[in-house]
Amino acid sequence: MRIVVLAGGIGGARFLRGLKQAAPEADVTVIGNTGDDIHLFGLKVCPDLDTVMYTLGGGINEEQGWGRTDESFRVKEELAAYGVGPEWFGLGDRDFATHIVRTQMLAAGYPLSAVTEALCVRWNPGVRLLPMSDDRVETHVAVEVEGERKVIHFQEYWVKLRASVAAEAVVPVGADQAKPAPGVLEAIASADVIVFPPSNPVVSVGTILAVPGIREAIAEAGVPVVGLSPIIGNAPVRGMADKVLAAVGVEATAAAVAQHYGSGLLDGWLVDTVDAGAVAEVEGAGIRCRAVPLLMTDVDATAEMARQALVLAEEVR
Ligand code: GDP
Ligand code: FO1
Ligand code: CA
Repeated sequence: MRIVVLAGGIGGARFLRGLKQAAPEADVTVIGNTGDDIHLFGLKVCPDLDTVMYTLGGGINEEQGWGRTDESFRVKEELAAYGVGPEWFGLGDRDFATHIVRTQMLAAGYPLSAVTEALCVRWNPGVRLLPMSDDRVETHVAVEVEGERKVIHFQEYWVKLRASVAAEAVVPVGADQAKPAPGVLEAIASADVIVFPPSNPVVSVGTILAVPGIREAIAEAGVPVVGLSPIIGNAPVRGMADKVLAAVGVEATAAAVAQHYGSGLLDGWLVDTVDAGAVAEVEGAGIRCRAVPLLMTDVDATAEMARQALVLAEEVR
């Protein structure tokens, strides 16, 4: 079975670990969000691609969910001693090596998709990891801070400001001009199932869908498209999905997120058991819906979520 998953960082990566356990024989292609990418100290950092790569490759800091295990921050300290920031973004020493290799290969002319494939030779994630695009896309957020309206990088909104102010707009800068990376449309067209994991519906899955051609290819694939809610009990399990959903006029509820994707795209939707009351509303919107436990407390629980998603896919096929 060929499964395509549209993934952000932590939510996507943890789901993928469960999916691999649930369907060890499946051929899994991951289309990764690159809208979180940021250039720092002359290096290109791809947080969501790296989170998937490290999580599936056994190199992730498990507690944090991002960055490397057994990390140190000597380089960051030395940079700070020179007065070179930003200090609010925690790039660790081991992680730096990834960004150096990536930036060196990009400078040599390799596209991000080829660079990602090369990095994955080391990490052996057990999935095919494709960036959504080789073109530069950067999510920016319009905010008002101390009376000043400005547009800032998504990482500044989340990591520096901790989403402490309202997001007035979220813009995937460059997405409208971006092309899907090589292999992305082909993977979608030849998929047996397409899965939206419990990733951020705006700044992860939404950004991937903003690359012209990807949404259309999914809608036309003619295979089940099933998703799992990242919202449980009217709140994100972690992160700032509520803030960025508000920016696009969507309530932070499992039912509202399903309807935001819409029945034109989504055939099936899993909500957590605490949101069982939302099932009727989602089904009323033309999307098959089931309530099952959706907390990724460990790999076994996550594998069960993935199994339920695949069962739902067969129901809507
Ligand atoms: P990010 O790039 O690191 O923010 O990761 P993703 O976009 O892939 O996923 C973020 C989303 O994962 C957030 O909106 C969380 O609510 C959701 N999430 C995290 N842990 C869980 C969980 O255990 N269960 C569910 N259903 N969602 C989760
Ligand atoms: N998230 C943080 O909350 N603080 C950090 O300092 C931070 C550094 C960082 C470095 C590399 C990387 O791959 C990810 C990093 N993240 C950090 C996580 C990441 O930027 C965000 O959680 C996601 O992109 C949010 O969607
Ligand atoms: Ca992310």
